[in-house]
Amino acid sequence: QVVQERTELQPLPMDQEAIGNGFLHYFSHFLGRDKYSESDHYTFAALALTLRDRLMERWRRTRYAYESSDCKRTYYLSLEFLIGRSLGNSLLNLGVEEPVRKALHELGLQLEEILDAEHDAGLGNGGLGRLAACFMDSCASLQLPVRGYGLRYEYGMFRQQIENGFQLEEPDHWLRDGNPWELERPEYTQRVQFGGRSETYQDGTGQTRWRWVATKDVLAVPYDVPVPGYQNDTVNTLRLWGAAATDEFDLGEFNAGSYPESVEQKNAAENITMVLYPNDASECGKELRLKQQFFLASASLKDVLRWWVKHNGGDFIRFADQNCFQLNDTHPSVSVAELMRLLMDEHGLGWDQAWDITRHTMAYTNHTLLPEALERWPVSLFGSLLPRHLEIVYEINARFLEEVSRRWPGDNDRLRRMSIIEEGHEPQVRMAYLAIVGSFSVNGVAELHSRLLQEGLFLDFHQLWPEKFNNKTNGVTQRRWLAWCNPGLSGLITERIGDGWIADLDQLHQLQSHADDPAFRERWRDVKRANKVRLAELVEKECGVHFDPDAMFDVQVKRIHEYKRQLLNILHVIHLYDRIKSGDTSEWTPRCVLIGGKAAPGYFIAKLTIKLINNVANVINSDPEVGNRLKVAFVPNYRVSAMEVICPGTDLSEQISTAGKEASGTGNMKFMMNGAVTIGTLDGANIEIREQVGDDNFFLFGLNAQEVRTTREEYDPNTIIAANRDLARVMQLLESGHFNRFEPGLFDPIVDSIRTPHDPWLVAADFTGFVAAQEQAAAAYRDREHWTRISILNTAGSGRFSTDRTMLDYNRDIWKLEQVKPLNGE
Ligand code: DL6
Repeated sequence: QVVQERTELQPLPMDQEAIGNGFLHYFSHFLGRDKYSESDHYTFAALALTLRDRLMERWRRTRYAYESSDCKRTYYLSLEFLIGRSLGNSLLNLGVEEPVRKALHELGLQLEEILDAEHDAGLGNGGLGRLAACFMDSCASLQLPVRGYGLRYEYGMFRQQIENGFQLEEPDHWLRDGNPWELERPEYTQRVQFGGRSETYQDGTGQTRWRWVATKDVLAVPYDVPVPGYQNDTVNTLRLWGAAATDEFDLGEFNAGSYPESVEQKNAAENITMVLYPNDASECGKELRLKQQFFLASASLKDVLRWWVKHNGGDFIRFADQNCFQLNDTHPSVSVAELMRLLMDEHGLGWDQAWDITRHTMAYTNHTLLPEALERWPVSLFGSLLPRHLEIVYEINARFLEEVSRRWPGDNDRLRRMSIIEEGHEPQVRMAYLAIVGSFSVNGVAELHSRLLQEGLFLDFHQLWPEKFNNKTNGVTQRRWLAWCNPGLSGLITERIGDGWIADLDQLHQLQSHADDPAFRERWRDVKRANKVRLAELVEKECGVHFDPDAMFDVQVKRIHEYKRQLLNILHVIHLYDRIKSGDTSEWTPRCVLIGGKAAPGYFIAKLTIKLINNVANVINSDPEVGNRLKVAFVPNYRVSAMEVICPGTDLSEQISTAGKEASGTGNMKFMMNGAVTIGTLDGANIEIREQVGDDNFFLFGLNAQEVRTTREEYDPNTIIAANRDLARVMQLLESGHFNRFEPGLFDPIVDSIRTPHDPWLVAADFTGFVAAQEQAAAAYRDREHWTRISILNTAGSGRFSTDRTMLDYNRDIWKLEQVKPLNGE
């Protein structure tokens, strides 16, 4: 009791002196560094620990408040949390940037250098993982009792190097220097089982029950990361599981005299959280990936159940009213079967009660319409790793198909289509179907995407359960993606409309009335120019290419994928080059094109696209005739911290996916918020962005989703190319080897991908429209006043794209949580 009371502390002071002292304490006494320290890492770590101290008591009080109010909670289960850096975010959300700057200044240190020493936590591939991180920030800022559950990968997303224009992947050992933000919690370690077999036995009452035996177990050790809300004293938790071997493993083998084998087994156990999968087609069927998914599901569910039993004993009547699991895509959807198993086999519930609870606690978010990205696991693999779960999935499926046949008697084709088990040469478990059947809510991430899910991919399910389906348009957190990353614009906005927008982004609407004020426009332009200078410095440093800040900065950064059509972008660049070379440069808008993004290591054509971009860039940048009219650069190792410099300095945001393919996009929102104007198709959230900002302030082109479907039926790119002089010239340059003089034939697969009538991405079909929209953008940019106005209106219209709004939507329709304020400590 005494310990308990004495550990209830007051939050530490946040003034300059206290922070300075904290910093010195950590730097000298805790980390043991001195004036000879040659690494920036230790100054970063000392400052991070100083701030973490200031989060600790708030964190505890938040936990206590959730506990004492007995509130309903949501658990966000995600294989990815693309956090990036945390120091800036903590400074902003704690509201201590100024005293920290001053304290460091007194010590002769620069905050910027320290910020730069932090490794990105790259625990995600792209949009899906970054969205999860933005959700965490918004939930804490809204004081919603939401906890994130994820994996603590030793190696995050690979580091991308460019060598001779090609992508090379390097391991990202982001934890090498330690992670000052995390708090290891070995006392909450969970045991996760794999393999073995399922058997029945009679319990004390003579009832038949199931148990999972002869398993190989792995320990899941929690590492908690604090998630501070924006200046509200709430600190939520992101719990990341790391894998560790059980002691028995070591001892058993060791005593049997087989030390190397015991070490091997230990490694195998720890491998589970060794590396993030880089979203490859080749990851399907990878046993380790399924292990990761189950590891997350099982450890997290056990953690929640442990807490439940501690507070409620074995009474699960209120469980579904008090808990919700939001599944971030199908990756954690094995949770449906694991929750059933835990409730039945470990907590003694019958099927009906367990199923009722499961169906009322799980909610599933879909993030893709690409059929090839929908997860399936071979039944053989699933059954050998999770034998008890396969039985449960079969039983769920049998009961579900009975329901379907009651509704559509005799419709065997429908039964086959909807079955969770896909029959065939190698039967598969369809994870999306398991998630839909086991959830009370299924949502897409933009209006178009949710509609297409209901009309296409999940049509049968929508017909059965229309009430389950809903839309939740994505967002981004304005704290990181405007307030922190763009201090110039943020300051200007606050000067005009106050700082209320940082917690309530809709307030940006007030900027509309300032868009016609010439003095405000001038200030806006100055800020943008300074951001472009900063971006140009990054490009110079990373790519050795000079960007003139007065040129239009035209940017496409995102994962490299055919559907995102970086290829269409580079075809347009080649067209501009062709115009310059043929002297067609009257009314020219100088343009700097920046492209960045990682390709999955096994994705041949995406990697070749990177090489093409680099080769085209080399030819253009070294041609004196082109000069400053056009520059092209590929920024290596695109990541969260790079985007924090890129989006404030962008004029034109490229969102040019084939309509109907990009579920939402969130980069599009970051750019818009920072005053970039979009050139884009009617895809994903682009549609809603255009609605918010108005047709005149968005450069639209291309086929819509419906037209994409019909065009595909009779697509003839060669006729399109022959009929379009500009495109024919571009193809001629590509095919003549102009960009691969010493690498003959290198880009043939790309040429073929454009010319084949089977090109699903319809690159040739959208070329003409794209070039026309680019011309409109270039003309608009030449009118500086006009462009600035559009830029202001884009920021002003971005209020809807805050994850605060997204989270409130989830909460209103799915989670139904009460806001809980932290206890004040008395
Ligand atoms: O919802 C977040 C993000 C969307 O903005 C992107 O449009 C979408 O491509 C991405 N989806 C994935 C799918 N991965 N899987 N499975 O990353 O989600």
